[in-house]
Amino acid sequence: TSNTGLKLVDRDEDGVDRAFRADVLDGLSEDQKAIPARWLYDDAGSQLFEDITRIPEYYPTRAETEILERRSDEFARLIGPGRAVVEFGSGSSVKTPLLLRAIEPAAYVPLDISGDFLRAAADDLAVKFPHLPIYPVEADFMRKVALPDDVADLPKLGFFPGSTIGNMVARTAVNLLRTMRETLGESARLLIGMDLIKDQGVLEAAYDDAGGVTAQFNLNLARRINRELAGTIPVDDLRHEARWNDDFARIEMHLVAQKDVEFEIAGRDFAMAKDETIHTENSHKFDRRSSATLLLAGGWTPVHRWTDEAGRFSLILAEA
Ligand code: AVI
Repeated sequence: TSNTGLKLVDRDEDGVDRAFRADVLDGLSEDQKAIPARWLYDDAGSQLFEDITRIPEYYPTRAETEILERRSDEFARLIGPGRAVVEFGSGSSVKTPLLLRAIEPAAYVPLDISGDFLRAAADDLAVKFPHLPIYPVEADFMRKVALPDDVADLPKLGFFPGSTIGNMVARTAVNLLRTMRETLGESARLLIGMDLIKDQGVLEAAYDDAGGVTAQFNLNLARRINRELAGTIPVDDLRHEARWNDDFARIEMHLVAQKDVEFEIAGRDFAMAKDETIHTENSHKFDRRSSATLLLAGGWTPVHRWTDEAGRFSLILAEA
């Protein structure tokens, strides 16, 4: 039942990731150029995101960690021991131990599409929790995952921190929540992080820090295209922008052309007029109602909701 051995990346004879190439060529052919945010995370991009979690303006990681630190008694009471914690993503070295320490689970099952990250995170955790059975599964959790037989009889707690759900449009988010229910089975619970709507200036600063780390994270996508898809995008002529879209309650990241530019990708010609943008990420923000609506649409009933002291971020416990 393990997903290891599954070929997760489909490459052509030149080693090009076919899905990446298709998403880029299709996305740049639209009127509003757009590339799915998941392509931000190559090795360089993943490292830059790690750096983002430590910059002063980026509050979500600290706010969520604060909740996990302060509410351990309530997690213990409301979730209880003996569950298999299934983490969607290979886990953060800070947040995951806080949860595991609070609730005393019977097993830990991290799911990640990148085998390298998964094994590194699992090894790290095994040192901190020598008595906890850990079953890493290399899988794309956007589809139903077959969990290891060893945890088949345990009730599950899904853990999806970081407000990663906010990087999906509602339709995709609902599909994922429903898929999670299928993956986790009967009497499952879900602990999910959802970032909150707040002052526009605070939000825009969090996604456009003074040190320029988020700009590098965004621009790395253009560099990655040049590296992996024989691209000639003039990266120096693009500028990072974070904009609040009030209609959709989301921060959008764009790459804005500073002048008219032309470039090639995988043998195809593209052009951008001055001020035209490539939309590279959505980060949706929620309030009490919109988070409940999304969870309910995905088949989960919220049972408890925590926020940090400053009310910036929410962690929600829901039941299937
Ligand atoms: C991973 N994800 C939840 C981050 C966010 O806040 O939407 C990604 C990110 N993009 C720019 N900064 C951080």
